[in-house]
Amino acid sequence: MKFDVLTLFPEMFETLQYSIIGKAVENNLIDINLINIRDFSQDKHKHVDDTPYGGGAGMLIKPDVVYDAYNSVKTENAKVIYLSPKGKLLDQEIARNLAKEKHLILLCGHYEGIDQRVLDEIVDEEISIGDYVLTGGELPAMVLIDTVSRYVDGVLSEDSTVEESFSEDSQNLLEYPAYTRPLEFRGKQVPDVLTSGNHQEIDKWRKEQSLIITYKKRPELLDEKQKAEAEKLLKE
Ligand code: 4FD
Repeated sequence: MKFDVLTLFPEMFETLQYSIIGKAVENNLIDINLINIRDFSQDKHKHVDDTPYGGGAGMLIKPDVVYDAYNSVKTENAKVIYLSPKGKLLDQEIARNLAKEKHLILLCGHYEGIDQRVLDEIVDEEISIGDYVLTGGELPAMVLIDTVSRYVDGVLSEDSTVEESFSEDSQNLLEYPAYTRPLEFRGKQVPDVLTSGNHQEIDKWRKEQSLIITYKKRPELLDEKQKAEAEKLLKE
């Protein structure tokens, strides 16, 4: 999977050198290419923005500069994503589907915004990472790279990929609680079932815990049947 990122602040992406995404880059499972939009400025002062027609505060990134940056990386099958608060809300399903693409071009805008004509010309999908405003599209682009890369073959350990694809119905549930040594911590014991060695019982307990925790914290993620089952478990 190749990610090309069009940004005015390529240095912000250094954080992707660490941890699992850093390893995935080292192992050539994903390729993250940073393109500084400023390198495509037309003038000697390296300006990329100008005042808006019709007046108003702030500046806008010029369409020709963004278009030239895009042209330097575009391929036949590239999908261009613009990170913006107006976009479709990113969720796990969108991430899973984007992981099927070979080439994503991520366009990072700023508080100043980008001329609408180049957006209309090049953007395939507008995506938001949540209903809040940030100073730039860089953090959303990094969030998207992280969550999409998890679905690229080989990025996660075999265990974790199996875990998630295991049961269809655990897809929309929150994680069950997990415990490690010591067996007793500040007077609290590890649930007996987890030390029982009965893996059928352990699986059952974990599924029930997932359902209960989802019911308590995010009931809107459950359908009516799941809610009824959670209520039954809580009454026992
Ligand atoms: N919620 C998000 C994306 C970008 C952003 C920007 C237009 C502002 C939040 C285009 C306006 C980009 C998000 C930069 N804030 N800020 O995903």
